[in-house]
Amino acid sequence: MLDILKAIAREGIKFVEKHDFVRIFTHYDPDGITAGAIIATALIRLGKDFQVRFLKGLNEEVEYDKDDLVILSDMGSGYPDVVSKIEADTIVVDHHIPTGRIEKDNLVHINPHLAGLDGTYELSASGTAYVFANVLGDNRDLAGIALVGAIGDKQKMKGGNAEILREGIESGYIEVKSGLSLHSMKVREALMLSLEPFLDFYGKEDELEDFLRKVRIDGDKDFEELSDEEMYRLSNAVALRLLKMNAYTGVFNDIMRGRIILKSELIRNAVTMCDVINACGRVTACSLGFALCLRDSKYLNKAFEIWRNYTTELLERINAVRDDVREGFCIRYVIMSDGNAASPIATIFSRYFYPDKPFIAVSVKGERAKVSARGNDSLKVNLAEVMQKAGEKVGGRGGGHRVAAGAIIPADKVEEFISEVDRLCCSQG
Ligand SMILES: [Mn+2]
Repeated sequence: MLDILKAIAREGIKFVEKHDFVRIFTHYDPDGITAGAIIATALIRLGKDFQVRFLKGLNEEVEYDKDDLVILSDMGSGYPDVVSKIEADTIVVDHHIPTGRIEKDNLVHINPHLAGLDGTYELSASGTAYVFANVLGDNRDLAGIALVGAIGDKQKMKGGNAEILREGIESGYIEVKSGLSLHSMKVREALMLSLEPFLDFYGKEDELEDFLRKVRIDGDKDFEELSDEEMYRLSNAVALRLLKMNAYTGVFNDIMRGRIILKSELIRNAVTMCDVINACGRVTACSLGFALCLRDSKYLNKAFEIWRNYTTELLERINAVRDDVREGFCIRYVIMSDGNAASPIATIFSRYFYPDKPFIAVSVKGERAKVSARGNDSLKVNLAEVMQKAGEKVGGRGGGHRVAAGAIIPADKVEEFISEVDRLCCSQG
């Protein structure tokens, strides 16, 4: 099924052969970091020199010499104007829906959407980079890293991703273990620091010890060392806890989907690796996440430290804003005065505490406010449309997906925006 994409990717070989120096520009999230690392590894194996830069988007400056090869990864397909202006030979490795027309002869555009594939849920930039890397050489050992990027973009193990997973299992680099999806670490820590599923144990040490006693599991035991019997008891107890918390029912499928184990990587649990890379990206330490993908163990401890700090800060923030949740007619919302935690907070509150109405998190920073809206498939509300309409009404802008959308609005219009969002949700629901 990846044949057409491979044929397109082969076009890129000529550019790689022609240049000795490559500039890689990639996105700062897990999909971008893993995609950049997969391309970089393939280039290293060919003896090429490269430089990598992590960008938030193509509104940032792209610097290069005319003689370089420029590779844009996890970006480019939606910015035809920017790509058209790049004078150097360029390869775009992206999975966003291509828009407009790129006016450029010396371009190779590798994107699943251009090969009849689903790039939204079934192949991310890292998977596309994996396809490209494997026409440049035998880079099948990078299958696991490709899946980490797909997990980061909340994709499904279907289509192109399923094919990469199958290839990784066949070549012995990946193993799938059944049971609960938690981080591979001490059970106590895995339960307390888990964000997906969020289990609400942080700051509740006594409750956690009580929970462990009841399921008869030693909290110091490594999660991967649990017997089948213990795993079964733990899964049941976790499911029961989520039910009591009032979690969204869709959560249960996600947490029982098992674990993808990466046998060649420094962090063997794919979800853990994704979360660690994500935390590094969030605190502008992308190069640490990148180094992990290059299997450079020097930075492993540092990267875990960043992940631990990032996660505990977020858990503390969740506990702190819990009492600030307000209720509209058809939404719930929270207005925060600082930080950039709006999106994880909206996700967790809507999935684990309040799945019955859309949840809106607003974080005000200076003159602007960042809004994240989250819902689920059982709510009859299109949040992309709500964010767009309400955003425009107050002089900002918004959009996104049906169940996960966002907006940027002027800080002094937050109250007006919220009542418009509430009104729109009531009229749609
Ligand atoms: Mn992506």
